[in-house]
Amino acid sequence: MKKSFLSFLFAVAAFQLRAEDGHQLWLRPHATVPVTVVAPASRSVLLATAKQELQQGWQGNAGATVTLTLKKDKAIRYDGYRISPSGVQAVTERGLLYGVFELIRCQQTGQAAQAGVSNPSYEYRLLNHWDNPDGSVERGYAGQSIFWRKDSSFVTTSRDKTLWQEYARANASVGINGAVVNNVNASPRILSAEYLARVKAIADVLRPYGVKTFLAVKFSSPVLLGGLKTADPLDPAVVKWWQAKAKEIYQQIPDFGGFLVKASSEGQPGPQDYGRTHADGANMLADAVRPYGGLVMWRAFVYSPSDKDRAKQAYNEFVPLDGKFRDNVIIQVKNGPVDFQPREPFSPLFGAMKKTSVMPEFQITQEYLGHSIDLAFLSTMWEECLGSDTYQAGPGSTVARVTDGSVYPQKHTAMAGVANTGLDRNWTGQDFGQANWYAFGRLAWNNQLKSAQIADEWLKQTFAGAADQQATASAADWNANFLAPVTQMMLDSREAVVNYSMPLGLHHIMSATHDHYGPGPWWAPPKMRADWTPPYYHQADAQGVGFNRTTTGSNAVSQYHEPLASQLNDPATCPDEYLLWFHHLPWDFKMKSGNTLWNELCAHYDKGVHQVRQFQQTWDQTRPYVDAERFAAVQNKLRAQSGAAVLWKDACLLYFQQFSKLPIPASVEPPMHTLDGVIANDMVRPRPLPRP
Ligand code: BDP
Repeated sequence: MKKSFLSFLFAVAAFQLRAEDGHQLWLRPHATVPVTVVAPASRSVLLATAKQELQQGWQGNAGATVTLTLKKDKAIRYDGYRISPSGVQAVTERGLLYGVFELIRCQQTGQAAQAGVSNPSYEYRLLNHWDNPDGSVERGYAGQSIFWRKDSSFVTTSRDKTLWQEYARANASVGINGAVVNNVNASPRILSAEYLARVKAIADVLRPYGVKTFLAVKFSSPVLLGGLKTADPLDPAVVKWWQAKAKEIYQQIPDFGGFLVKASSEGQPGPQDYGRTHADGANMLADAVRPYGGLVMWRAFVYSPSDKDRAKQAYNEFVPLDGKFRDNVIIQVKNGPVDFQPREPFSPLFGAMKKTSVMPEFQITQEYLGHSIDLAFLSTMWEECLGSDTYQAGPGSTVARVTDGSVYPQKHTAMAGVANTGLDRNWTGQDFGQANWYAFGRLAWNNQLKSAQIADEWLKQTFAGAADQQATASAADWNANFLAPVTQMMLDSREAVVNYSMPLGLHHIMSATHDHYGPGPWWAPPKMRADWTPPYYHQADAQGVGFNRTTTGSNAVSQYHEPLASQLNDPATCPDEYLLWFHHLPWDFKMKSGNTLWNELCAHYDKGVHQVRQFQQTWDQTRPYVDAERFAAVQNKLRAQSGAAVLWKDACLLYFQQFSKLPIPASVEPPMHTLDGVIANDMVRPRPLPRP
């Protein structure tokens, strides 16, 4: 195997004729050898895609024959596949396509393809695009939308089609089989005839790669678009309106996936406006798409200013509705109970709804983890969540297992990720952001995969052979000097962000002025609702810091199953990572390490800064192994991240010091900013230089 990986590196070096702008993602062009593909006669575009990918990507034995077989097989679930010495067998054509991509991935990463069955953990593996019809992307940091144009003339250009095709291919290569192509804060216009025509155009391009198209819909669309007086889900005219709309969509897009709904949440309209429940709303929409096999993903991201602890509300609203949803409804739950923070405990809804399909939603776009500036490999965060034990059905009821059908008889299973794609040439702004798109797909396919493997695969496919000097680098040299240190950097990167921004369970203390980039623990404008301001979350005062969610506080801890609830409830047994999430503790609280809480907090912030500086050094040493363009781009972003980390450390320590009144330990780098200075400027967000 080593030998073939080595020759692959050399072969790819020959392809270095043009600049590496990152557009090819992990699917960079590479040298191939001829292969004969034997496949069933079919006029299906999917099968044609599978054959084409094999012919264009084969690096195995020259002249090999690979057979693609469609056959019933009890061991194969959903779009799974079986790899055998003769080729790939699957039940669906999508399965064949995924099997082909697996063969190619193995060849490119120097691994032997494992004979046997590979089944996806989830039936639906979906990207959620928070893209608006005007072309902007909510929480998008990689340019405008790939789907929508500001000056939308609704003409689909060949450039659009090429982009969508590249996008669909990238998704298929990691098993992503669906895309919600507009923002959850949905415009009603998305359901108008002119927009639906564009949705159809998108669906037609995504289909050959097995990617289904879904739409996010606004609950009040019957009023805003249809001119009805109400959007009450029990009103017959409303029911009829949605039925007609569903029919109109399916006439144009027969394999349309269904609807994603953010309702009665953050000011979005919903069934509660009419005194109805989430179940009433979701079921009405589910009935409208049911005749066509459509799905409704109903989000559980709900909270209101009146609630004393935002973290509790989703559980309180949804658990009583368990068993009341149609079987084509899935409740889409963010990984944590608050909001995609750098670290949250898992949402207690996982495992608590035993008679309802529940799916995890992760955020690939780095809203709270440094936008497309900071390098943060999020696979470790998702792995942590998926591996968390909910105990809801006994020990071992991990988030992965209570959502993938292993524990409960869910009718449908799914996993969603909020996409980080945009029109930037490299799709994701930060080149390492691509790794998060990749990792999401791989984990949705196999929720037991380890981040180290995912990083290794992604790096080999994305960077191997990407330097002129590569021709002289041996595989051992590349492994030791590029692959190993950069893998380690990726694996450490999310924890570094946690350390320099919100360690020990702190959360939601970012600046709102700069779209959640940078520190803002003080941020609380006079009339702002409390649950949108950091002081609500950190609760720092002369006595201590942290949100008391124990039985003496908001009691959110009781939403977790025993023995976890008791473990989290006691500061002596609560893991350090979640300490200030669940506890308000004195500044001199004695930590497990023996440090006081204050000193430990200082040490974490300082460590985060040093970790980023280490990443800079690591990256600087990779120069011989990386093409000049991506090397400089990443180097540049790391420089900005390093500055941001110092700013976070200084701002948070100086801010909290006002309450703790304790000195910053001598072992910690002294602040280079003043608190007044930081607050007065609200520190302009660091912007890396333009891409060279
Ligand atoms: C928050 C984002 C906001 C989204 C919301 C959501 O700041 O832009 O609309 O999540 O998930 O984190 O609906």
